Amino acid sequence: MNFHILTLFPDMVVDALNTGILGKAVAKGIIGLDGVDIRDFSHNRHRKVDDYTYGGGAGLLMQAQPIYEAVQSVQERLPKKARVIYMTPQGRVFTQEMASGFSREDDLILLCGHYEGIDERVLEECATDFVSIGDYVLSGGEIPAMVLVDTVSRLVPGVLHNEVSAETDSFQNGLLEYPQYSRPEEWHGRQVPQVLLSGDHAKVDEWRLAESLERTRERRPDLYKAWLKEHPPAPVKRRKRKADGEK
Ligand code: 6GU
Repeated sequence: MNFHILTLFPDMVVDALNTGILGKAVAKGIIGLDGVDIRDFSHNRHRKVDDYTYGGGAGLLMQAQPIYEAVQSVQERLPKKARVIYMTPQGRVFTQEMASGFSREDDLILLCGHYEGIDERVLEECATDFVSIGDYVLSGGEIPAMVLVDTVSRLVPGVLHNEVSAETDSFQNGLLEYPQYSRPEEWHGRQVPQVLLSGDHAKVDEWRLAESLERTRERRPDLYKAWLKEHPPAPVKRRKRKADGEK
């Protein structure tokens, strides 16, 4: 899967993503990172891509033309039109479920804004999705784009060493992940829970689910409530109630 990242800072985004597990996936050709410099599409001899806002107000706005041409230049090289995701605090708040949907695409175009934003008209023409990473404001869309690329990439088959990893991650099943332990068995007087040393896989699974539920109930009551709704407890079988007055 290929990510085409339209930004004023292509090196920053591509270099940061070309590291660790993602870097390996790029080296293997499973993931493609295409940094597109919006300034390359400026018609201005100083490579200017921003201007003052009509109606007044603070700050500069990214102009429509360079962004439009940058998007077109990518779309023209693709076999079919790709989704164009504008990273903005006014977007839908990014979730694991949205990441899962994006991971099924062959190409994604990510548009990173700066300054006070982007001329609305080019968004109307080009953007198919508006995505935020949470209710706080960053100075540009680059870090949000990196968050999206990382999250989506690890769902692409072959990126993680074991596919089970992504499946057991926090959120994949709507719960936070259970606690994990490695050697040694005792550290600073703290023991690894005995059940994990028992070799009884059914017992281990049962313990992990209970820990996941407990942790989610404590730390994310919102997720816990949603999980309970999806997993109603099995009805308890009762003996038939005797009719009123019956002995
Ligand atoms: Cl996608 N962009 C910016 N600039 N700030 C954000 C954001 C995006 N998501 C949350 N805050």
